[in-house]
Amino acid sequence: IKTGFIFDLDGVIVDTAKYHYLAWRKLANELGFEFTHEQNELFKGVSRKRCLEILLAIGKIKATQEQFDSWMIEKNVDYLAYIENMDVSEILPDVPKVLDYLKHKNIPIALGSASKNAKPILEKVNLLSYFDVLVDGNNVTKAKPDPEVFLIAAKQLGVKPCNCIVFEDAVAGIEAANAAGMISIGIGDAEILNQAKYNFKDFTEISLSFLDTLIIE
Ligand code: B16
Ligand code: MG
Repeated sequence: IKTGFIFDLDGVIVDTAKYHYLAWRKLANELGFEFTHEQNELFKGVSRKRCLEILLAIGKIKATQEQFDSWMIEKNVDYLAYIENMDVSEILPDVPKVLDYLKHKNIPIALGSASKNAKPILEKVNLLSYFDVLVDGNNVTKAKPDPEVFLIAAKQLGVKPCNCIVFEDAVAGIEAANAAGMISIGIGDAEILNQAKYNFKDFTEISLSFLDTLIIE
């Protein structure tokens, strides 16, 4: 088999965006300003450091390096408390259907996420064993839309980038997949993810016969 599949985490496998939102909102409120759901959209697929930079710009707050570092830690401690109780019920619809099908066909599977918390989350929702390769925020130097995360994943899978299929919910992630020369599949709003090669609202819309069309044996 020459094909590899790469999954983003937040927004594709689980909806951790809601927990990121709660943790960022708590910090914003402590610093004296509001942080809305709409503003949280800007944070999807974006690294933790970049998220804090955007948050401080929204609140018009200038931080010392020391404050910046301590707020990064504070947000993550709060986020970890939210994800502590995650379980299999938080897996997004029909994700196991797709993972099972690929596993059963012996197709290599990678995670390509910006999160530094990816592994504990996959453990909590009991999906870690599906993944042959994990590339996350701990392994990259350049954040999406840079293709680095997906190129490392392809290399570790032993699959050519042009034979990799990427599932992504964020604009920056679709851009990263396209820049890597991979086949991008947008999960979510097709208007927002209009640079994707294919678009689906979620995995319930993805048929096994569609997956077959992507697989080169
Ligand atoms: P952490 P993904 C991304 O995950 C999230 O979409 C983004 O909102 C978050 O800031 C980023 O991970 C970093 O997460 O703080 O856990 O390292 O969509 O790339 O799986
Ligand atoms: Mg995502």
